[in-house]
Amino acid sequence: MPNKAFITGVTGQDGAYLSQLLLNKGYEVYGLVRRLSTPNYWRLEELGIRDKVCILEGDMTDSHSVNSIVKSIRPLEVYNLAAQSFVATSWQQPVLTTEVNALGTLNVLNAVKLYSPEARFYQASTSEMYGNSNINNTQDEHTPLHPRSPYAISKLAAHWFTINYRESFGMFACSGILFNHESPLRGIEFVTRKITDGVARIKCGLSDHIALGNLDAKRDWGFAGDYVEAMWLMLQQEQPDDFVISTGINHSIRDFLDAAFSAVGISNWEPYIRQDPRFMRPAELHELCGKNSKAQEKLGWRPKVAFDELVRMMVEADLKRIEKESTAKTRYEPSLVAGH
Ligand code: NAP
Ligand code: F7E
Repeated sequence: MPNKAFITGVTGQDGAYLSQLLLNKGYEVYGLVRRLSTPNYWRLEELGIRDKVCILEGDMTDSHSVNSIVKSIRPLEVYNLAAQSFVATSWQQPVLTTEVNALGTLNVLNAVKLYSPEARFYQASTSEMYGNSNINNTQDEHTPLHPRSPYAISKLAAHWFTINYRESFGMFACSGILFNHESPLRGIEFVTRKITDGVARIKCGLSDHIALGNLDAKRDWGFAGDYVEAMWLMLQQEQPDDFVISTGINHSIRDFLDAAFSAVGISNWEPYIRQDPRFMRPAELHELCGKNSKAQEKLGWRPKVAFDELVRMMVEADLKRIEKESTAKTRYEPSLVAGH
């Protein structure tokens, strides 16, 4: 019998890569998808797995749908990836962010506890939970948590619910504290993809600038394809535990601009960048850099794709998309949406 995995957030960046990984391992993959006026399957389609994932309609905020799905599948592994994941939006929609990320996680945990208690549960926690706290400029599993956005607060609640259900009910529940991970499938509102898309458009003569906020923030950026392997590894251990997943190296937005513009042969990017206060955050996280020694030691996990390779991969994918898109009539314009 193939192992059954249930993924919330299956249409997102990580959900798509994780589905691909699990399908390659012989799993039956079931994904929770919310009703949208226009379905969002582009990532599953780009990976060529749209028809291999069993799509089930429901919503994180609707406990009835989550219960029915878990009851009908009885999965052995549950990966809770669904979220309102854009930090900037969380200040504009704090209630929705909390309902989806915190209460939605509680809905999934309760459904697993009631209808598939033997299932192993993975929670998508985040380095945002640290805020600006650090020990010697790095963060690990013992660094104090001090969230600085409604997103981070909602994720902190979900993180503690996961730990509490493990300690209270003996559930095999793990929390992966993942630092930023990117890919050609990253949403276009996040700074990395906004830059690689912008650079590709500048290179093709379709745009003359990119509008950005704070260029000095530093993030520990890895490749999403590597990070979903860590999620799977956490659920294959003898005991449930929490792990930091990161590269251990951070870069500023300026470094990312250097690498992205170099990938198309432009050495001086300053004339192409406009700093726009709309993209500044009410409370910024200045520097994140994860110490991944526990994951290396206990999971045998380490990142494979380096920073320059990741940036190049993303720029090349966006150049290819623009070639294809040149005939399309409309496209999403991130700079028209405040805060994106
Ligand atoms: P993403 O691309 O934004 O995907 C989010 C997913 O959640 C999408 O499939 C989205 O569905 C779904 N979703 C949102 N609201 C929902 C609702 N009410 N009901 C059902 N589904 C809903 O995020 P990601 O980058 O793949 O990240 C995966 C998870 O890891 C998230 O929980 C994120 O917060 C967390 N995380 C991400 C990073 C990172 O750097 N990527 C780092 C640490 C933690 P639609 O397609 O319908 O929008
Ligand atoms: O911002 C700065 C911004 O939106 C990164 C999510 O996956 O990772 C992600 O959260 C940095 C910030 O990601 C723009 O101020 C400058 O310092 O790409 P981002 P994030 O906020 O780090 C964590 C780990 C998650 O858990 C989240 O779900 O870039 N920045 N100018 C900008 N950011 C954006 N988006 N747009 C700009 O124009």
